[in-house]
Amino acid sequence: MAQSDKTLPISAIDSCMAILSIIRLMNFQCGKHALVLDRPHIMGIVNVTPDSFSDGGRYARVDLALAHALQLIADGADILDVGGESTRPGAEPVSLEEELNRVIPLISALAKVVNVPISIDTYKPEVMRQAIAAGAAMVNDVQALRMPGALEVVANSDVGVCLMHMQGEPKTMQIAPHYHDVVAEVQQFLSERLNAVTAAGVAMDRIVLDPGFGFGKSRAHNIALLKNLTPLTQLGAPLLVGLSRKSILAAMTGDEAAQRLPASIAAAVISVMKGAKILRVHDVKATAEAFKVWAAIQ
Ligand code: 8Y4
Repeated sequence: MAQSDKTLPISAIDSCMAILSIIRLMNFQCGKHALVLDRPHIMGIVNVTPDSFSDGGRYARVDLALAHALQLIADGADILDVGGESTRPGAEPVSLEEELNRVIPLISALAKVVNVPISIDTYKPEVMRQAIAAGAAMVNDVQALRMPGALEVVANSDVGVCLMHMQGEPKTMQIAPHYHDVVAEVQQFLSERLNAVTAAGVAMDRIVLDPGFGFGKSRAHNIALLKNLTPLTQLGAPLLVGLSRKSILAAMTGDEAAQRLPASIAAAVISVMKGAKILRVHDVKATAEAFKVWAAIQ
């Protein structure tokens, strides 16, 4: 066989390079952790809010949350997302002091015993700073580092970050959400934040993007985003999706009182099929089982 027969045509080399660049970008660095996003990853939700772990005082609350977090890891969580302030529609903000009291003791305790990255769900720079000092390896910010000082905290660390889209603020965001083209506007916002955060010195492989389901979006907006998730995966950073138990699922099933697990599983699998790499969920075990079915056909 002549040498020229073994030479790949330019178009094949281009295709290989394109595939390689995709594989290279599917690495997510958060602190000392390097997540290889060649399979869907599960971010398990650990809420430390009074409504999730009522009474019993601070120590009881940390103990309960710790036990819950360890169960999520046993169930297959790849990341733990610790949050101390509810960002549900209509929720009131909590004070900095109260948020720190809720999350820092738990992160300190968790960091000593788990080897998955711990994410801090906050938009407050001081909470980010103290959480990172306590062992958090990732910041999950529903404000995409727009609060003054937040970008600097992340840039001056080695943690990973999730930049999420939100229109308005939690207290009022669901009152009259409006877009001309929700997919284009979310894409534009995420692209701008990606540029701002990389310009501040955060490497591309430390960033994941999130369309922010339910955050200042109507039923039609959420459906349009889920249907058109794939274009958002082309911005150059992996996509994280949170649809677990959200009321937008009830809007889709038409049954507000229904159990939301079946709809949450469907939403998670659809998201993965459309290119999402990390799913933020409450029901880790059930989601992990569903992903095994998807993995079997890859
Ligand atoms: C039941 C329980 C029903 C919780 C609804 C909810 C996202 C997020 C939230 C998300 C990222 C929530 C902090 C809303 N959602 N972070 N956080 N993406 N990155 N509501 O979609 O879970 S809180």
